Amino acid sequence: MRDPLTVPEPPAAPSLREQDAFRGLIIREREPENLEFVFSGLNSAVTPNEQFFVRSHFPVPQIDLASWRLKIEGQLERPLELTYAQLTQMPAKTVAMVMECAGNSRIFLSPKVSGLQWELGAVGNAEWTGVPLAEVLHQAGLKPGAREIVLEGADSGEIKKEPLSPGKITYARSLPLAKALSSDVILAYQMNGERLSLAHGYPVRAVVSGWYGMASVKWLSRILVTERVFRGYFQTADYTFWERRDGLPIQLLPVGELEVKAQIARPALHEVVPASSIYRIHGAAWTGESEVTKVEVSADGGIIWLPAQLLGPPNGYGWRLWEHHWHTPAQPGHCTLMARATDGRGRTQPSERDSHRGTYMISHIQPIEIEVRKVPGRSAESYTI
Ligand SMILES: Nc1nc2c(c(=O)[nH]1)N[C@H]1C(S)=C(S)[C@@H](COP(=O)(O)O)O[C@H]1N2
Ligand SMILES: [Mo]
Repeated sequence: MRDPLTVPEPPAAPSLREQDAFRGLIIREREPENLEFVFSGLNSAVTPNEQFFVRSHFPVPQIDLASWRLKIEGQLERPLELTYAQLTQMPAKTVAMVMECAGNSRIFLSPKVSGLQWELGAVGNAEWTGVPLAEVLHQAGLKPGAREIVLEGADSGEIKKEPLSPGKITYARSLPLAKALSSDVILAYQMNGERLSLAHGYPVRAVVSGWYGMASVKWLSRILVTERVFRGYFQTADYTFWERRDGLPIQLLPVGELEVKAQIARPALHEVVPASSIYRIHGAAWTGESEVTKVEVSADGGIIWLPAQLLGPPNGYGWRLWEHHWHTPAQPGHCTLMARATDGRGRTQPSERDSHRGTYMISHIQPIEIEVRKVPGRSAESYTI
């Protein structure tokens, strides 16, 4: 028998469990369709398109590519209207980017808050191909008064739950000029090398690196350059958080940059793991306009933290997979696993929830309760995955 303290070589072929991983998506809402990735099935750095979560506020708009135009207007020297062919002929780039919904992990908030009850899977990592927004704005020529860039989708509807919308509205979000001009904000028409699907924003969507998903407007129809701060529904009534100063909530700000976060894929919540074995705890970690520098895990509810290994090279705004080979206890019983990430700006996940974040930006350390069980008649090794 192998010495249980040596770390085994990773298996050459996917383990049985990985092969058996759930391939579908969980329905969080039927209409409009809101679908969640099964995070415990994480087994590749790039999330396959058909497993990528979907977050839509309104029904998917009908778009006819022949008549579709991307209008670029407002504070510009030369307003533009681009056809799909014109846009896709412009110089393009491919960026890896994690897309996390600002409401990801909401189901873990206590007391329960309203909104879609996402678990760990309102997040994915893809390679997006498209034209930098800066390039399009450069062609159109920004006027000196330009202040914000509003991205407008072709989807619309009325929000009938609080906060109510002012009748029928389209999905729109703005970016401050500096962010809009950064080179990794792109108008994407491909996702992981395939044409963008209807659910993910066909024909063209924004991909805003390092920001929560709500900024990456799908089904783009118009880019409006404004002189004033845009105060649309999805950044005043919804997708906001309280800025606090000197202990006081002073203003509601639009949710923007991603918080640093690590999530455990396996073991999954309430998974049973064998006692006295080596178990590969693994997951993914990401952050906003920085990079993940460290992931640590704890198997005792946050007293002792052990280093996890970051896998693969850093990948721009993509997530980093990580793992830790854990020596499971000999004693059966319940165990609380935790992971926490730190980024290049020294930000670390907090252990407590910040109440000023409302129902968004849920990045505090999540305890994962699991059970350690003795399995008679089998060596520890056979459970190593
Ligand atoms: N036009 C439009 N863009 C949108 C949305 C939307 O409802 N309409 N949802 C946003 C939100 S909240 C998220 S998290 C991401 C999700 O992108 P995905 O569905 O491709 O995963 O799209 C964003 N872009
Ligand atoms: Mo979102």
